[in-house]
Amino acid sequence: MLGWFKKKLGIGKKEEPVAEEIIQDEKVSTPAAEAGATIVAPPATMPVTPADAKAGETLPAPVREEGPETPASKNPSFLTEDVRVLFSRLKQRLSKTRDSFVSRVDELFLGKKTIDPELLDDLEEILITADLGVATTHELMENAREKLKRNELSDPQALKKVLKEKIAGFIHSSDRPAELVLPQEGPFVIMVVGVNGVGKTTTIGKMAHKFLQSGQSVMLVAGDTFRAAAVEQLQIWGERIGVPVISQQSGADPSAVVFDALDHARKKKIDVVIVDTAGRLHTKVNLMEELKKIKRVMEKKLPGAPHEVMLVIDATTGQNGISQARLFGEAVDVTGLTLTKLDGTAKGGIVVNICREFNIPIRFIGIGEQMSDLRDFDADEFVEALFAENDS
Ligand SMILES: Nc1nc2c(ncn2[C@@H]2O[C@H](COP(=O)(O)OP(=O)(O)OP(=O)(O)O)[C@@H](O)[C@H]2O)c(=O)[nH]1
Ligand SMILES: [Mg+2]
Repeated sequence: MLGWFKKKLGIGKKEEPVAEEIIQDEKVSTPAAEAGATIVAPPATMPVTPADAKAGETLPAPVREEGPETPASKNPSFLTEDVRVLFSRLKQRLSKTRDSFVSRVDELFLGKKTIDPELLDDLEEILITADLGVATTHELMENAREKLKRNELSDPQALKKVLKEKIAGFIHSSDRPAELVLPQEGPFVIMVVGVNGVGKTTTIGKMAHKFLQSGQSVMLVAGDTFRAAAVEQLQIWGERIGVPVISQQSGADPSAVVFDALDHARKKKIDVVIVDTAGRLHTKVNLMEELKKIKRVMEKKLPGAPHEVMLVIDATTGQNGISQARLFGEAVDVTGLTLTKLDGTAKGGIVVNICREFNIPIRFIGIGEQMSDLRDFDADEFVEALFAENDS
């Protein structure tokens, strides 16, 4: 998501911020603050915690991968050393899904010379249990059977190749350039939505850090006024990465918080405004109505905003993510997705299913709890990591 952003705005204004200073909160008095909003200003420079450093914000000296080569790692001129390290980390974090899916396919195909109906049945079962979903599995199997009928599949390895290509096709089908949502002028406003506990606030912190690193000024807005701890959690992120957080007391109308915040962002010529919202069940009509209202208020204050409505989905919930995408999409027109917790689940097949079911691009994937574990989503890289050989 950030490559386009830099390109469009000719970014590179600031180099990656490095900081060692201690954070000191400062209450800034502005019209918004006088009206009850709290703006916690960031420290002048960005702190880097030991945990972040460990997480690889400053990447360790690249290590050449041992073990079997993956298609992506075969071409050294294509991948820089840093990209190789990042790819290796992605591959490792997707290992649970790979074990439940591609490794089982490999086991099934091991030593087999021909494709018989029994093998196809077993393959179908693997696809279903890897959370690719019934409809996606059906389409994959239909495609395989068609090719088999036309004698286009000589052996199980050819079948695996076809499977991989088709899966890559599904993931690419929902790809949309993020430039399409970027405003011509004024702040780029991202509204982050999703059910409870999926990782919205954490994703916001990580995303803000990315924008900051690319030279953007960022403001966070505590639109989750439902829980007092939610405001505090966002403020901690703001302090940690060094960006201002606009908030009001818990229980305040989230629409009012957002209204004030957009005013402030415009005056301060902030580049990116990221709005946190309270987690809500997609099936609760009144809560979805509240979300619609927040969005309407933003549009009123700043025509075109929010430019991106980002739905965060916890990949460990599997197929329930499909109904979340549908209902949030209907309510607030989701324009981008982030799938979190892919590191902790064998259900990563949901990525394929979501891309096939919806025309909504995945912007980021979360592969861990550290700052650097929010990755720009790259369809090819994801497929390569999923189909990579396991390291011995
Ligand atoms: N392993 C892992 N944990 C994650 C990831 N993203 C978020 N989490 C964890 O998920 C938990 C919930 O994250 P929050 O950001 O508070 O979730 P939320 O959606 O804001 O929650 P509510 O505001 O209560 O709806 C935290 O413990 C995060 O550290 C990820 O990609 N991988
Ligand atoms: Mg939250």
